[in-house]
Amino acid sequence: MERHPDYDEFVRPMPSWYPEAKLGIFMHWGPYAVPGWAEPIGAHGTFHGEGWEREFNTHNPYAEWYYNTIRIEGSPARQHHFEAHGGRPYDDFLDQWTAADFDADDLLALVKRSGARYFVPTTKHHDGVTLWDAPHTGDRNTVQRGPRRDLVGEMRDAAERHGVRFGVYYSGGLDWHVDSGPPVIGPLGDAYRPIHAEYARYVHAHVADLIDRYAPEILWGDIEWPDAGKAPGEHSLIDLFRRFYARRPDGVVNDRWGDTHWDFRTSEYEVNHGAESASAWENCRGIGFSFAYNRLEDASHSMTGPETIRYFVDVVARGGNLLLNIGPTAEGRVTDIQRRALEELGAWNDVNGAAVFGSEPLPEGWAASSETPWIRWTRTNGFAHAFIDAPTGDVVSLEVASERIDAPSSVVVPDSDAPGPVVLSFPLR
Ligand code: FUL
Repeated sequence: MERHPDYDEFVRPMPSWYPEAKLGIFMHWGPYAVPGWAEPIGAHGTFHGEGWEREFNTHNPYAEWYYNTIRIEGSPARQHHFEAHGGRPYDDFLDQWTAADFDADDLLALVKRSGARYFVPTTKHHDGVTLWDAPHTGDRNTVQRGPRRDLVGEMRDAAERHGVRFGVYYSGGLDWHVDSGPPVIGPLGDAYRPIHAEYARYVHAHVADLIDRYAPEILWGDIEWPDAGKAPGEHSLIDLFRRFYARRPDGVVNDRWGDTHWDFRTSEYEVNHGAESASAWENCRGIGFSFAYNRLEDASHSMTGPETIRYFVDVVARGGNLLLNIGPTAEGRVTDIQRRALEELGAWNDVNGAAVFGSEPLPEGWAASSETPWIRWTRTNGFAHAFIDAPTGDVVSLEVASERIDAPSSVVVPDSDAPGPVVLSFPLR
């Protein structure tokens, strides 16, 4: 991916808070939480072979894609939609979305306890419904219908109260309400994106409003930006980035705005791992196979607390941040599986966070990570930290460059205070 010269003015040093933060919580919440249904076929990026996109879209494990999947002839989601919901119009789910049990303070308290430093909820996903009364949406937003609340505002205020940085996810690329053409079924190419000037003005007005009203510190765009809005001009993406950095000089933007500008690159589950060679990157994934709430997901599709911790440490040890997603129910409750994963991650971070937050990966060749036993490494000022997940009492060999790290060639795994890997720290030489 290339940066466009029109966007040169935005290239600047990475603000230190972002690479130090390591953990963010992502949240996908919309009318799609009402049906809350997708086939839990596996993790994105693990499907290969000719035509995998068609298979993936027909059986899409992302519940937030429900509006698309039910429009695919012959898809099990379409059949489910007719059987369970009588084939009703998608927008009925907006009215049925109550958010009755949603308490932004409870949510942000949970985010804070997990150890996360930032929080990024969806403000408009591909179904086009906005979680605030965005300009020109008529009544297709959560203030006029369904929850009848400014959900973005509630979450922003709660994030501030809990000392968590606030970002916004916004789908500028796909909007199935503005452009309800054929469903996405093949590879996600340009043919599916609305790119015209009218749509470019519409999304510009939305993101400008998000910046003005909520002053987010992260702009997390998705699936590109309408082509008509990329060139310089009053309603351009350039204008939006100017507004954003003027309001938040230390703000950061992701890399899903097309070949324009970004502060950090993104990967998703097992997709786009090439982005992880960048100097700043973030991997996102759900605790299960979906971002949005999926009633078909159970423990067998989801990471346990210790698995979540290992996933997090693996990302950090490779130099990235993890944006770990939760998908609340339509009432606004975080499922037990997801809550438990966050609580266990938080309990582990309370004990071991000093070796994680603000750490850096070890330079190549200083120490070897391994799968069995599971070992990863980081460093903070003056110390190398080994994260070891093996039974208490096991003798584990450490492969380290002894001229760099003052560590023995083997250690006995000590008892730990929290589920997940134990951390052993050794002075750097
Ligand atoms: C993808 C979207 O299509 C998914 O639904 C999800 O929002 C993910 C974070 O980005 O590209």
